Order: sequence, then structure tokens, then C-alpha cells
Amino acid sequence: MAKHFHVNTPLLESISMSKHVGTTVFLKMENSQPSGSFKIRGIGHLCQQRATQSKGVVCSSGGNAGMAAAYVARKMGLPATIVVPSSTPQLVVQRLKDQGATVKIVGKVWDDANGEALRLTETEGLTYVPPFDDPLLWQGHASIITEVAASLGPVVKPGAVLVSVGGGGLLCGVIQGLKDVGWTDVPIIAMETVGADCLNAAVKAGRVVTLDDITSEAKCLGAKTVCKKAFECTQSSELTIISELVTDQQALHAVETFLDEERVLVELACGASLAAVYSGLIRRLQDEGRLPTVLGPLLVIVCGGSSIDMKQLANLKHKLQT
Ligand code: PLV
Repeated sequence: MAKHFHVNTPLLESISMSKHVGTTVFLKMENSQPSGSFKIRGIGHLCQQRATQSKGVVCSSGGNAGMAAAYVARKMGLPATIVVPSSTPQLVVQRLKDQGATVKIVGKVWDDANGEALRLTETEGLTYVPPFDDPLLWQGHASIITEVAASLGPVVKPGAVLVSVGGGGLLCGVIQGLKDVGWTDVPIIAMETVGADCLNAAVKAGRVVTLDDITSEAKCLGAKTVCKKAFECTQSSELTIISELVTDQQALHAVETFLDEERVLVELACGASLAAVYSGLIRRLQDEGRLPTVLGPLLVIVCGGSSIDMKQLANLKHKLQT
């Protein structure tokens, strides 16, 4: 079997983003993974550890974890069942089917779909592939940071890392990676959209809370409850994690600006991170003294995502303007 399923993605310097933020910006292009997002790192690793003897995998997903599970299962010669909520766009359902997966649409949000995936694990004896809450996923995602460290070399260290947060798996992986390479003094800016803000709500409440509903259009950030580990990391003094929100409109504007300036189309979940650059949030954090005024290179994890094409972009524009 292959050593791993993900590829070593490009680390690109963005001149236009650097102009926006006033410091060098490096983009870790996870959109160029074979499954369209970073998810393949953790899910590939988890399946290699857990699914080699499996009769098939089942994954609950907002879309991208499912894309990764379907891709990995196909490469491993295993059947994949992907359970998605009804909010998942048809284009993702089709892309999952094109990967050879069986798709089940259950419930309104990811939490509902997850209930069905857990049920199938029990009744069908399938291997459960969680989208964000498992140490094996975090270990796999941590390779993002080890690759960045290898690309930057020993003398360059990021001033901060920008990540999007859904259920918190990517965040936990980035934390793990920063620890692995000894960059624990690098602050993380954890971005969510208003209405898919389970980490921010937990930070404000001082405990893990469950959102009533997901009202953001960034459905791939739409877990109602953040994983315990991600919340605990925000409470620990080992690393600095700054939890921030943008609106769907800001995330959409970021997706469009990124398309114009970098010629790359990513979904709204990723736009949440990019918006921190384009909306002036980084500069505000510097003004507030929460980030240093003289900031080292900003590392943006371009998490990617398959829930987007020109038609979907137009739909989102229409929805978010009214
Ligand atoms: N998406 C998960 C969870 O959805 C999924 O099933 O695909 N950026 C993109 C493009 C994503 O797809 C996701 C997660 C994230 C960021 C956030 O990652 P997380 O969940 O590990 O914090 C409900």
C-alpha cells in the first residue's frame, strides 16, 4: 500500500495578500490535495491504521471528510458509505458518487448525519471514519506543519497561523504539528463564521456548548459542538489560540478576492480564514495588542473544499445579498 494518500502541497508566497496584511503571507495549498482538501491527511492516516481489515468504511460529513474517505477507500479497494446532511449541495453528492461512494442524505445538519453513520457502524459492521474528533486524524493533519517547517528551513518561523474551525480537527492537527516542530510560541488564529461558531461559543461560555442550529452557509464548518480537545487547547497556556468570527458575507468576499488575485476557487469554509486577511482582522488584532505589531510571516492554511463551483458561487452570492 502507498506510504500515504496525501501529497506534499505547495507553499506559496502571496504578494497580493502580503500587501493586504502588511507582512509576508505564505499559503499552504491544501486545496491541491487529491480529495480537494486537507482532510485526506488525517483520514488517510486513520484508515491505514484502522481499516485495512475492514469490510467497508462509513463517514459522516459536511462534504470534504466524505470526499477524503471516498478517495482513500477507493484506493484501498473498500466500499465507502458517506452520510451527508440535506444542506450538502448536489454538486458534492455527485462528486462523492464519482469517487465510487454510496451517498446517504440524512437530517438537516452534520450532527444528524453523524447519528446515522454511527448506527450503520453498529448494524452493518462498517469502520467508522469521524470527520474531526480522533487523535489519528490530528496526527495526520499535523503533517501540514512539518511540511511547512521543511519548506521554510531552519531560519524562518511563522509569526502566526490562520486556520478555519468546523469541529476542530484541523485546529488540533495544527497544534500537534506546531508542538512537533517546536513552534509552540506561534499563535493560532482560529476562524469561524457567525452561525457556525461552536468554538467561539465554547470560548465565550468557558465550556463546550452545543449550538441550537447552524445558520451559516459555510456548512463544512457546521458542527454544532466543537471537539473537547480543541476547546481544552484554548484553555491551556501551552499555546495561544485566538478565536475570531467573520460573517458569511466577509467569507464570500474573501473567496471572490482569492479567486481574482490567486486564481484559485475555494469554498466558504476556507473563505473564513482568508477573510481574516482581506477584512483587516489581522491588523485589528495587531492594533489591539493581541498580535505583535511587527509580525513574522503569516501562514494561511488554504483548507480548500469541494462544495464550490461557479454556479454554487452565484447561488451563495444571491442568497447572501438578500
Ligand atoms: N469539514 C468537515 C466537517 O463538516 C467535513 O465533513 O467535511 N475547511 C474545510 C474545507 C472543511 O471541509 C472543514 C471541515 C474545515 C475547514 C474545518 O475542519 P474541522 O472540522 O477539522 O475543524 C461539519
